[in-house]
Amino acid sequence: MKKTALVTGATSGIGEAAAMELGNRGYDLIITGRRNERLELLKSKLEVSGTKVLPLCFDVRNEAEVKDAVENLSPDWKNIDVLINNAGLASGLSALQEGDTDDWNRMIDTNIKGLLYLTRYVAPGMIAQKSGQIINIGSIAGKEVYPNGNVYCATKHAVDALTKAMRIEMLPYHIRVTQICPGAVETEFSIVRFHGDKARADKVYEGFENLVAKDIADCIWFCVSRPPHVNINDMVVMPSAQASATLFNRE
Ligand code: NDP
Ligand code: 8X3
Repeated sequence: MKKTALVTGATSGIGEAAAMELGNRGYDLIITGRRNERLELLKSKLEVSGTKVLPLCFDVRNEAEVKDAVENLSPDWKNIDVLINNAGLASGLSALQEGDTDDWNRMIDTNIKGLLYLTRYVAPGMIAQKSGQIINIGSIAGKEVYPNGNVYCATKHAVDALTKAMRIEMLPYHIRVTQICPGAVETEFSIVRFHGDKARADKVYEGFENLVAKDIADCIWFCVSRPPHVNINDMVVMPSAQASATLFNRE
């Protein structure tokens, strides 16, 4: 029987690569994000190899939109086996006392509340079917705090805590809960963090071999494809040339 995965933030980077990976592995896919044209493009790419795809365009910060999207899924799509809470972002990189509170709200609303809303509305279906898997994309920023990373790091520490909470609360229902924490992956992440300044974003990845989105999609697939009695709780994945959030071997 075919399985269904819902991937948030599938319009770019890690989410898009995860959708491609799961599609190639035979999953039906619900792909979500705010940029509808990107969702349609990904849908057509996935359909080439016969994947069944449902694009849902919504903002994870908007609880009503999340609730409406999940609760109105047709019977064909209602039974979600895997939820990948990937949508997220950093916005800005500055000391707390100089921080832009709009940036803070954006990160808190997306990375914490968005992940909570998706989980809140998808988990009851998994509980009813007494099976499922939730993969939260955390970060090395959820394991360490680095200069000027303050609020972004706090949101990813929250993902770390919420992953542990979910694992406890979903234990009786055979729902596996996993966190994957990447180091530097070149996606649109730094362009978004620096508000569209691509030259500044490019500098983040200079002089070392960064991870690419497919590396994290491979890790996601590894976690998803373990036999049902095995759960990967937490996976920290770094470029070989990165030892901590701030320490790189740049050559
Ligand atoms: P990208 O910027 O390439 O992708 C981010 C995705 O999140 C996009 O698809 C975007 O879709 C979606 N998204 C952002 N805000 C919202 C929103 N309000 N509602 C719905 N979707 C939203 O970055 P990455 O692929 O790198 O990031 C994916 C995850 O990985 C994030 O949680 C990030 O924190 C985490 N991460 C990234 C690392 C990196 O180095 N790149 C390292 C560690 C963790 P759209 O704009 O269409 O809505
Ligand atoms: C993204 C990685 O180190 O920029 O979560 O916070 S980092």
